[in-house]
Amino acid sequence: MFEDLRGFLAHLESQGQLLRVKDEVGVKYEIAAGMRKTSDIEGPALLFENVRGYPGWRVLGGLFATRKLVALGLGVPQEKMLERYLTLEDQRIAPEIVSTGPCKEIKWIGDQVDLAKLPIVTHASQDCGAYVTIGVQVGKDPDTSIRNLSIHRMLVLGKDRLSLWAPADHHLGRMILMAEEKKRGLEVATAIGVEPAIVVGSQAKVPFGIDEFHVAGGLRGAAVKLTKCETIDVEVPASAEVVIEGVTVPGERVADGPYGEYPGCYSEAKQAPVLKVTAITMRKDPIYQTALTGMPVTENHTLIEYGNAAVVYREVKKVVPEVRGVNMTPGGTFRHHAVVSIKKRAENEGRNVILALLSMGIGLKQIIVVDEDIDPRIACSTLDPSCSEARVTAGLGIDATAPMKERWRFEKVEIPGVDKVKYI
Ligand SMILES: Cc1cc2nc3c(=O)[nH]c(=O)nc-3n(C[C@H](O)[C@H](O)[C@H](O)COP(=O)(O)O)c2cc1C
Ligand SMILES: [Mn+2]
Repeated sequence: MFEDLRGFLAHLESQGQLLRVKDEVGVKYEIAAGMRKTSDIEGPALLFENVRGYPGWRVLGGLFATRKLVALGLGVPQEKMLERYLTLEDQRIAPEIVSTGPCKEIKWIGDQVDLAKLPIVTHASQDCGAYVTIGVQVGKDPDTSIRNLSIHRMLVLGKDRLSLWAPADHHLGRMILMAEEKKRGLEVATAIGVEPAIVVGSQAKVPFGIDEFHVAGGLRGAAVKLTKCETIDVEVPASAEVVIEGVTVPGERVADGPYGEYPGCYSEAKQAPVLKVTAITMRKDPIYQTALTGMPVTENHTLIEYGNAAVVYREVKKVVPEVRGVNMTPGGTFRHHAVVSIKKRAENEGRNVILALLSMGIGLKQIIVVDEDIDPRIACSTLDPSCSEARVTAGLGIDATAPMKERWRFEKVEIPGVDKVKYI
Protein backbone atom coordinates (compact mmCIF):
# COMPACT_ATOMS: atom_id res chain seq x y z
CA MET A 1 0.00 0.00 0.00
CA PHE A 2 1.29 3.45 -0.92
CA GLU A 3 0.30 6.76 0.65
CA ASP A 4 0.32 8.52 -2.68
CA LEU A 5 1.83 8.49 -6.16
CA ARG A 6 5.17 9.70 -4.81
CA GLY A 7 5.33 6.72 -2.43
CA PHE A 8 4.89 4.39 -5.39
CA LEU A 9 7.54 6.23 -7.41
CA ALA A 10 10.03 5.87 -4.55
CA HIS A 11 9.30 2.14 -4.47
CA LEU A 12 9.75 1.82 -8.23
CA GLU A 13 13.04 3.67 -8.04
CA SER A 14 14.29 1.22 -5.41
CA GLN A 15 13.34 -1.63 -7.77
CA GLY A 16 15.08 -0.09 -10.78
CA GLN A 17 11.70 0.43 -12.42
CA LEU A 18 11.74 4.23 -12.70
CA LEU A 19 13.96 6.20 -15.04
CA ARG A 20 14.41 9.92 -14.42
CA VAL A 21 14.80 11.49 -17.84
CA LYS A 22 17.04 14.56 -17.75
CA ASP A 23 17.03 15.18 -21.53
CA GLU A 24 14.81 18.07 -22.53
CA VAL A 25 11.57 16.85 -24.08
CA GLY A 26 8.56 18.57 -25.61
CA VAL A 27 4.94 17.71 -24.86
CA LYS A 28 4.15 17.15 -28.54
CA TYR A 29 5.09 13.57 -29.51
CA GLU A 30 8.46 13.54 -27.71
CA ILE A 31 7.18 12.33 -24.34
CA ALA A 32 4.91 9.81 -26.07
CA ALA A 33 7.89 8.54 -28.09
CA GLY A 34 9.67 7.61 -24.87
CA MET A 35 6.51 5.94 -23.58
CA ARG A 36 6.14 3.95 -26.79
CA LYS A 37 9.69 2.74 -26.58
CA THR A 38 9.50 1.74 -22.93
CA SER A 39 6.23 -0.11 -23.61
CA ASP A 40 7.84 -2.00 -26.49
CA ILE A 41 10.98 -3.02 -24.61
CA GLU A 42 9.16 -3.65 -21.31
CA GLY A 43 11.25 -0.94 -19.77
CA PRO A 44 10.81 1.26 -16.72
CA ALA A 45 8.29 4.02 -16.02
CA LEU A 46 9.60 7.41 -17.15
CA LEU A 47 9.72 10.60 -15.09
CA PHE A 48 10.53 13.49 -17.43
CA GLU A 49 12.20 16.16 -15.33
CA ASN A 50 12.99 18.69 -18.05
CA VAL A 51 9.87 19.52 -20.04
CA ARG A 52 10.31 22.30 -22.57
CA GLY A 53 8.11 25.31 -21.80
CA TYR A 54 6.88 23.98 -18.43
CA PRO A 55 9.42 24.89 -15.76
CA GLY A 56 8.46 23.53 -12.35
CA TRP A 57 6.57 20.58 -13.83
CA ARG A 58 7.58 16.97 -14.15
CA VAL A 59 5.71 14.62 -16.46
CA LEU A 60 5.26 10.97 -15.62
CA GLY A 61 4.63 8.56 -18.50
CA GLY A 62 4.32 4.80 -18.85
CA LEU A 63 3.72 4.29 -15.14
CA PHE A 64 1.79 1.12 -16.00
CA ALA A 65 3.53 0.37 -19.30
CA THR A 66 4.09 -3.26 -18.33
CA ARG A 67 2.12 -5.86 -16.41
CA LYS A 68 5.00 -5.98 -13.95
CA LEU A 69 4.46 -2.31 -13.07
CA VAL A 70 0.75 -2.96 -12.40
CA ALA A 71 1.66 -5.89 -10.13
CA LEU A 72 4.16 -3.70 -8.27
CA GLY A 73 1.42 -1.08 -7.88
CA LEU A 74 -0.76 -3.57 -6.02
CA GLY A 75 2.14 -5.23 -4.24
CA VAL A 76 1.19 -8.66 -5.58
CA PRO A 77 3.51 -11.18 -7.31
CA GLN A 78 2.73 -11.14 -11.02
CA GLU A 79 1.95 -14.87 -11.23
CA LYS A 80 -0.61 -14.54 -8.40
CA MET A 81 -2.34 -11.47 -9.77
CA LEU A 82 -5.72 -12.89 -10.85
CA GLU A 83 -6.12 -15.03 -7.75
CA ARG A 84 -5.29 -12.11 -5.42
CA TYR A 85 -7.22 -9.54 -7.46
CA LEU A 86 -10.40 -11.66 -7.22
CA THR A 87 -10.21 -11.60 -3.43
CA LEU A 88 -9.15 -7.97 -3.11
CA GLU A 89 -11.82 -6.70 -5.52
CA ASP A 90 -14.49 -8.21 -3.23
CA GLN A 91 -12.99 -6.75 -0.09
CA ARG A 92 -14.66 -3.34 -0.06
CA ILE A 93 -13.31 -0.61 2.23
CA ALA A 94 -15.19 2.70 2.40
CA PRO A 95 -13.20 5.91 1.83
CA GLU A 96 -12.50 8.37 4.61
CA ILE A 97 -13.21 12.11 4.27
CA VAL A 98 -10.44 14.44 5.45
CA SER A 99 -10.64 18.24 5.70
CA THR A 100 -7.84 19.00 3.26
CA GLY A 101 -4.74 17.53 1.64
CA PRO A 102 -1.68 18.13 -0.53
CA CYS A 103 -3.85 18.45 -3.66
CA LYS A 104 -4.88 21.89 -2.34
CA GLU A 105 -1.39 23.37 -2.04
CA ILE A 106 -1.97 25.49 -5.15
CA LYS A 107 -5.43 26.63 -6.29
CA TRP A 108 -6.53 28.23 -9.53
CA ILE A 109 -10.19 29.17 -9.23
CA GLY A 110 -12.55 30.56 -11.92
CA ASP A 111 -10.71 33.08 -14.11
CA GLN A 112 -7.32 31.81 -12.93
CA VAL A 113 -7.94 28.52 -14.72
CA ASP A 114 -5.72 28.06 -17.76
CA LEU A 115 -5.26 24.58 -19.19
CA ALA A 116 -2.41 25.85 -21.39
CA LYS A 117 -0.30 26.02 -18.22
CA LEU A 118 -0.48 22.24 -17.75
CA PRO A 119 1.99 20.09 -19.73
CA ILE A 120 -0.77 18.16 -21.50
CA VAL A 121 0.70 15.78 -24.03
CA THR A 122 -0.06 15.15 -27.71
CA HIS A 123 0.60 11.47 -28.31
CA ALA A 124 0.11 10.09 -31.82
CA SER A 125 0.82 11.69 -35.19
CA GLN A 126 -2.82 11.99 -36.27
CA ASP A 127 -4.34 12.80 -32.88
CA CYS A 128 -6.44 15.92 -33.25
CA GLY A 129 -4.83 17.61 -30.24
CA ALA A 130 -3.51 17.33 -26.71
CA TYR A 131 -5.34 14.90 -24.45
CA VAL A 132 -5.48 14.25 -20.73
CA THR A 133 -5.33 10.46 -20.86
CA ILE A 134 -5.06 9.17 -17.30
CA GLY A 135 -7.22 11.37 -15.16
CA VAL A 136 -9.46 9.41 -12.82
CA GLN A 137 -12.91 10.95 -13.11
CA VAL A 138 -15.21 11.13 -10.12
CA GLY A 139 -18.89 11.78 -10.83
CA LYS A 140 -22.03 11.32 -8.76
CA ASP A 141 -25.27 9.65 -9.79
CA PRO A 142 -27.74 12.58 -10.04
CA ASP A 143 -30.48 10.45 -8.39
CA THR A 144 -28.59 8.78 -5.54
CA SER A 145 -25.35 10.84 -5.22
CA ILE A 146 -23.36 7.58 -5.26
CA ARG A 147 -19.89 8.19 -6.69
CA ASN A 148 -18.41 6.54 -9.77
CA LEU A 149 -14.74 6.30 -10.76
CA SER A 150 -13.50 5.80 -14.30
CA ILE A 151 -10.91 7.08 -16.76
CA HIS A 152 -11.97 9.03 -19.85
CA ARG A 153 -9.77 10.96 -22.18
CA MET A 154 -10.21 14.72 -22.39
CA LEU A 155 -9.22 16.89 -25.37
CA VAL A 156 -8.07 20.44 -24.65
CA LEU A 157 -10.53 22.79 -26.37
CA GLY A 158 -9.52 26.11 -24.80
CA LYS A 159 -8.27 27.66 -21.57
CA ASP A 160 -11.15 26.27 -19.52
CA ARG A 161 -12.86 23.76 -21.80
CA LEU A 162 -12.26 20.06 -22.35
CA SER A 163 -14.07 17.31 -24.18
CA LEU A 164 -14.97 14.30 -22.03
CA TRP A 165 -15.16 11.06 -24.00
CA ALA A 166 -17.53 9.16 -21.75
CA PRO A 167 -19.96 7.21 -23.96
CA ALA A 168 -23.43 6.25 -22.76
CA ASP A 169 -22.47 2.63 -22.14
CA HIS A 170 -20.03 3.73 -19.44
CA HIS A 171 -21.30 4.81 -16.05
CA LEU A 172 -20.07 8.39 -16.25
CA GLY A 173 -21.57 8.81 -19.72
CA ARG A 174 -24.87 7.57 -18.38
CA MET A 175 -24.73 10.02 -15.48
CA ILE A 176 -24.11 12.90 -17.90
CA LEU A 177 -27.29 11.92 -19.78
CA MET A 178 -29.25 11.54 -16.53
CA ALA A 179 -28.22 15.06 -15.48
CA GLU A 180 -29.12 16.43 -18.93
CA GLU A 181 -32.62 15.01 -18.53
CA LYS A 182 -32.91 17.21 -15.45
CA LYS A 183 -31.59 20.14 -17.56
CA ARG A 184 -28.38 20.19 -15.54
CA GLY A 185 -24.68 19.70 -16.07
CA LEU A 186 -22.88 16.92 -14.23
CA GLU A 187 -20.15 17.95 -11.81
CA VAL A 188 -17.04 15.94 -12.58
CA ALA A 189 -13.66 16.00 -10.86
CA THR A 190 -10.59 14.56 -12.59
CA ALA A 191 -7.75 13.45 -10.31
CA ILE A 192 -4.39 13.09 -12.03
CA GLY A 193 -1.43 11.40 -10.35
CA VAL A 194 -3.00 9.21 -7.69
CA GLU A 195 -1.77 6.04 -6.04
CA PRO A 196 -1.97 2.87 -8.15
CA ALA A 197 -4.81 1.10 -6.30
CA ILE A 198 -7.15 3.97 -7.21
CA VAL A 199 -6.24 3.74 -10.89
CA VAL A 200 -6.66 -0.06 -10.95
CA GLY A 201 -9.86 0.22 -8.86
CA SER A 202 -11.32 2.65 -11.40
CA GLN A 203 -11.14 -0.17 -13.96
CA ALA A 204 -13.14 -2.70 -11.92
CA LYS A 205 -16.16 -3.93 -13.85
CA VAL A 206 -18.57 -3.48 -10.96
CA PRO A 207 -22.24 -2.59 -11.51
CA PHE A 208 -23.63 0.93 -11.71
CA GLY A 209 -24.27 2.11 -8.16
CA ILE A 210 -21.04 0.81 -6.68
CA ASP A 211 -18.55 3.50 -5.68
CA GLU A 212 -15.20 2.25 -7.01
CA PHE A 213 -13.41 4.11 -4.18
CA HIS A 214 -14.65 1.21 -2.01
CA VAL A 215 -13.01 -1.21 -4.46
CA ALA A 216 -9.80 0.84 -4.45
CA GLY A 217 -9.83 0.73 -0.64
CA GLY A 218 -10.08 -3.06 -0.80
CA LEU A 219 -7.24 -3.29 -3.31
CA ARG A 220 -4.93 -1.23 -1.09
CA GLY A 221 -6.16 -2.73 2.17
CA ALA A 222 -6.96 0.67 3.71
CA ALA A 223 -9.44 3.51 3.19
CA VAL A 224 -8.68 6.03 0.45
CA LYS A 225 -8.53 9.54 1.93
CA LEU A 226 -10.82 11.94 0.11
CA THR A 227 -11.27 15.69 0.37
CA LYS A 228 -13.94 18.03 -1.00
CA CYS A 229 -13.45 19.94 -4.21
CA GLU A 230 -13.39 23.76 -4.17
CA THR A 231 -16.15 24.56 -6.64
CA ILE A 232 -18.20 21.35 -7.00
CA ASP A 233 -19.83 18.89 -4.60
CA VAL A 234 -17.47 16.00 -5.38
CA GLU A 235 -14.66 14.38 -3.36
CA VAL A 236 -11.20 13.51 -4.70
CA PRO A 237 -8.11 11.70 -3.37
CA ALA A 238 -6.50 14.23 -1.00
CA SER A 239 -2.97 13.41 -2.19
CA ALA A 240 -3.64 13.73 -5.95
CA GLU A 241 -1.00 15.65 -7.90
CA VAL A 242 -3.53 17.66 -9.93
CA VAL A 243 -7.32 17.98 -9.73
CA ILE A 244 -9.43 19.45 -12.52
CA GLU A 245 -12.91 20.44 -11.35
CA GLY A 246 -15.66 21.04 -13.87
CA VAL A 247 -19.27 20.79 -14.95
CA THR A 248 -20.55 19.34 -18.22
CA VAL A 249 -22.44 21.73 -20.47
CA PRO A 250 -25.93 20.25 -20.92
CA GLY A 251 -26.69 19.36 -24.52
CA GLU A 252 -23.35 20.50 -25.91
CA ARG A 253 -21.26 18.08 -27.98
CA VAL A 254 -17.96 18.57 -29.72
CA ALA A 255 -15.92 16.64 -32.29
CA ASP A 256 -13.39 14.48 -30.43
CA GLY A 257 -10.89 12.67 -32.64
CA PRO A 258 -9.19 11.27 -34.59
CA TYR A 259 -7.37 9.68 -31.69
CA GLY A 260 -4.91 6.78 -31.68
CA GLU A 261 -6.92 4.12 -29.89
CA TYR A 262 -6.35 0.87 -28.03
CA PRO A 263 -6.59 -1.52 -31.01
CA GLY A 264 -3.60 0.30 -32.53
CA CYS A 265 -5.53 2.35 -35.09
CA TYR A 266 -7.31 5.68 -35.05
CA SER A 267 -10.90 6.26 -34.01
CA GLU A 268 -12.76 8.77 -36.14
CA ALA A 269 -14.05 12.01 -34.62
CA LYS A 270 -16.87 11.28 -32.19
CA GLN A 271 -19.41 13.64 -30.62
CA ALA A 272 -18.30 14.00 -27.02
CA PRO A 273 -19.72 15.95 -24.07
CA VAL A 274 -17.99 19.18 -23.05
CA LEU A 275 -16.62 20.03 -19.62
CA LYS A 276 -16.35 23.63 -18.43
CA VAL A 277 -13.46 23.78 -15.98
CA THR A 278 -14.27 25.67 -12.77
CA ALA A 279 -11.02 25.14 -10.83
CA ILE A 280 -7.63 23.43 -10.97
CA THR A 281 -5.80 22.55 -7.76
CA MET A 282 -2.43 20.85 -7.37
CA ARG A 283 0.51 19.95 -5.19
CA LYS A 284 3.67 22.03 -5.05
CA ASP A 285 6.22 20.81 -7.69
CA PRO A 286 3.38 18.90 -9.31
CA ILE A 287 3.83 15.74 -11.33
CA TYR A 288 1.56 15.61 -14.35
CA GLN A 289 0.81 12.03 -15.37
CA THR A 290 -0.02 10.92 -18.89
CA ALA A 291 -0.74 7.47 -20.35
CA LEU A 292 -0.15 6.00 -23.76
CA THR A 293 -2.55 3.98 -25.81
CA GLY A 294 -2.22 2.56 -29.32
CA MET A 295 -0.85 -0.78 -30.47
CA PRO A 296 -0.89 -3.29 -27.58
CA VAL A 297 0.70 -3.52 -25.12
CA THR A 298 0.46 -0.12 -23.44
CA GLU A 299 -0.82 0.97 -20.06
CA ASN A 300 -4.25 1.42 -21.56
CA HIS A 301 -4.18 -2.38 -21.93
CA THR A 302 -2.35 -3.51 -18.81
CA LEU A 303 -4.66 -1.51 -16.56
CA ILE A 304 -7.84 -3.17 -17.79
CA GLU A 305 -6.52 -6.74 -17.67
CA TYR A 306 -7.58 -7.80 -14.19
CA GLY A 307 -10.89 -5.95 -14.09
CA ASN A 308 -11.83 -7.80 -17.26
CA ALA A 309 -10.32 -11.16 -16.25
CA ALA A 310 -12.18 -11.01 -12.93
CA VAL A 311 -15.57 -10.30 -14.47
CA VAL A 312 -15.02 -13.10 -17.02
CA TYR A 313 -13.93 -15.48 -14.27
CA ARG A 314 -17.05 -14.69 -12.23
CA GLU A 315 -19.29 -15.17 -15.27
CA VAL A 316 -17.74 -18.55 -16.11
CA LYS A 317 -18.10 -19.67 -12.51
CA LYS A 318 -21.85 -19.06 -12.66
CA VAL A 319 -22.05 -21.64 -15.47
CA VAL A 320 -19.35 -24.09 -14.36
CA PRO A 321 -18.26 -24.08 -10.74
CA GLU A 322 -14.85 -25.57 -11.46
CA VAL A 323 -12.96 -22.80 -13.27
CA ARG A 324 -9.29 -23.58 -13.64
CA GLY A 325 -8.15 -20.27 -15.06
CA VAL A 326 -8.92 -17.30 -17.26
CA ASN A 327 -6.38 -15.79 -19.61
CA MET A 328 -7.19 -12.55 -21.40
CA THR A 329 -4.62 -12.34 -24.18
CA PRO A 330 -2.46 -9.28 -24.90
CA GLY A 331 -3.10 -9.71 -28.64
CA GLY A 332 -6.81 -9.38 -27.95
CA THR A 333 -6.00 -6.16 -26.02
CA PHE A 334 -6.96 -7.96 -22.76
CA ARG A 335 -10.53 -7.46 -23.85
CA HIS A 336 -11.57 -9.31 -26.99
CA HIS A 337 -10.02 -12.78 -26.61
CA ALA A 338 -10.33 -15.02 -23.60
CA VAL A 339 -8.89 -18.45 -22.94
CA VAL A 340 -10.88 -20.17 -20.23
CA SER A 341 -9.99 -23.44 -18.56
CA ILE A 342 -12.79 -25.43 -16.89
CA LYS A 343 -13.32 -28.90 -15.53
CA LYS A 344 -16.23 -30.16 -17.56
CA ARG A 345 -18.65 -32.62 -16.03
CA ALA A 346 -21.42 -32.41 -18.63
CA GLU A 347 -21.12 -32.29 -22.41
CA ASN A 348 -22.81 -28.91 -22.91
CA GLU A 349 -20.77 -26.92 -20.41
CA GLY A 350 -18.20 -25.62 -22.87
CA ARG A 351 -20.85 -24.25 -25.16
CA ASN A 352 -22.75 -22.71 -22.25
CA VAL A 353 -19.62 -20.85 -21.21
CA ILE A 354 -19.24 -19.44 -24.72
CA LEU A 355 -22.85 -18.28 -24.75
CA ALA A 356 -22.55 -16.66 -21.35
CA LEU A 357 -19.37 -14.83 -22.28
CA LEU A 358 -20.72 -13.63 -25.60
CA SER A 359 -23.69 -12.02 -23.96
CA MET A 360 -21.93 -10.30 -21.11
CA GLY A 361 -21.14 -7.19 -23.13
CA ILE A 362 -17.50 -6.52 -22.36
CA GLY A 363 -16.47 -6.91 -25.99
CA LEU A 364 -15.35 -10.55 -26.09
CA LYS A 365 -15.31 -11.71 -29.68
CA GLN A 366 -13.05 -14.70 -30.09
CA ILE A 367 -15.94 -17.05 -29.42
CA ILE A 368 -17.51 -18.53 -32.48
CA VAL A 369 -20.97 -20.07 -32.99
CA VAL A 370 -22.60 -20.90 -36.34
CA ASP A 371 -26.31 -21.20 -37.32
CA GLU A 372 -27.87 -24.53 -38.31
CA ASP A 373 -28.09 -23.39 -41.94
CA ILE A 374 -24.30 -23.11 -42.17
CA ASP A 375 -22.46 -26.32 -42.98
CA PRO A 376 -18.98 -25.99 -41.54
CA ARG A 377 -17.90 -29.48 -42.56
CA ILE A 378 -14.97 -30.05 -44.85
CA ALA A 379 -13.05 -33.14 -45.86
CA CYS A 380 -10.16 -33.92 -43.60
CA SER A 381 -6.93 -35.84 -43.43
CA THR A 382 -7.23 -39.52 -42.56
CA LEU A 383 -4.80 -38.90 -39.72
CA ASP A 384 -6.89 -36.21 -38.02
CA PRO A 385 -7.78 -37.84 -34.70
CA SER A 386 -10.67 -35.42 -34.11
CA CYS A 387 -12.64 -36.76 -37.13
CA SER A 388 -15.45 -39.24 -37.19
CA GLU A 389 -15.39 -42.17 -39.60
CA ALA A 390 -17.06 -40.04 -42.28
CA ARG A 391 -13.72 -38.16 -42.48
CA VAL A 392 -15.35 -34.77 -42.27
CA THR A 393 -14.52 -32.07 -39.82
CA ALA A 394 -15.19 -28.45 -38.99
CA GLY A 395 -13.02 -25.72 -40.42
CA LEU A 396 -12.59 -22.15 -39.43
CA GLY A 397 -10.91 -19.33 -41.27
CA ILE A 398 -10.69 -15.68 -40.38
CA ASP A 399 -10.41 -13.09 -43.11
CA ALA A 400 -8.53 -10.44 -41.21
CA THR A 401 -7.75 -8.22 -44.20
CA ALA A 402 -9.06 -4.66 -43.97
CA PRO A 403 -12.16 -3.75 -46.02
CA MET A 404 -10.83 -1.99 -49.14
CA LYS A 405 -13.22 0.96 -48.88
CA GLU A 406 -12.30 1.64 -45.27
CA ARG A 407 -8.55 1.24 -45.12
CA TRP A 408 -8.22 4.48 -43.15
CA ARG A 409 -9.90 2.85 -40.18
CA PHE A 410 -6.94 0.50 -39.92
CA GLU A 411 -4.13 2.99 -40.31
CA LYS A 412 -1.52 2.29 -37.65
CA VAL A 413 -1.06 4.78 -34.83
CA GLU A 414 2.41 6.25 -35.10
CA ILE A 415 4.46 8.39 -32.77
CA PRO A 416 7.21 10.42 -34.39
CA GLY A 417 10.69 10.11 -32.91
CA VAL A 418 10.66 6.73 -31.09
CA ASP A 419 13.89 5.79 -32.91
CA LYS A 420 15.49 9.03 -31.67
CA VAL A 421 14.97 8.27 -27.96
CA LYS A 422 18.48 7.74 -26.67
CA TYR A 423 18.09 7.57 -22.90
CA ILE A 424 16.72 4.01 -22.78
C1 LIG B 1 -5.52 4.74 -19.52
C2 LIG B 1 -6.99 4.50 -19.76
C3 LIG B 1 -7.72 5.34 -20.59
C4 LIG B 1 -9.08 5.13 -20.83
N1 LIG B 1 -9.76 5.99 -21.63
C5 LIG B 1 -11.08 5.82 -21.84
C6 LIG B 1 -11.84 6.75 -22.63
O1 LIG B 1 -11.30 7.74 -23.15
N2 LIG B 1 -13.16 6.54 -22.80
C7 LIG B 1 -13.78 5.46 -22.22
O2 LIG B 1 -14.99 5.33 -22.39
N3 LIG B 1 -13.10 4.56 -21.46
C8 LIG B 1 -11.78 4.72 -21.26
N4 LIG B 1 -11.08 3.83 -20.47
C9 LIG B 1 -11.81 2.67 -19.90
C10 LIG B 1 -12.72 3.03 -18.73
O3 LIG B 1 -12.06 3.87 -17.81
C11 LIG B 1 -13.16 1.73 -18.03
O4 LIG B 1 -13.96 0.98 -18.92
C12 LIG B 1 -13.90 1.93 -16.72
O5 LIG B 1 -13.97 0.71 -16.03
C13 LIG B 1 -15.29 2.47 -16.91
O6 LIG B 1 -15.86 2.64 -15.63
P1 LIG B 1 -17.42 2.36 -15.35
O7 LIG B 1 -17.56 0.86 -15.32
O8 LIG B 1 -17.65 2.99 -14.02
O9 LIG B 1 -18.18 2.99 -16.46
C14 LIG B 1 -9.72 4.02 -20.23
C15 LIG B 1 -8.99 3.17 -19.40
C16 LIG B 1 -7.64 3.39 -19.16
C17 LIG B 1 -6.90 2.45 -18.27
MN1 LIG C 1 -18.73 2.26 -12.33
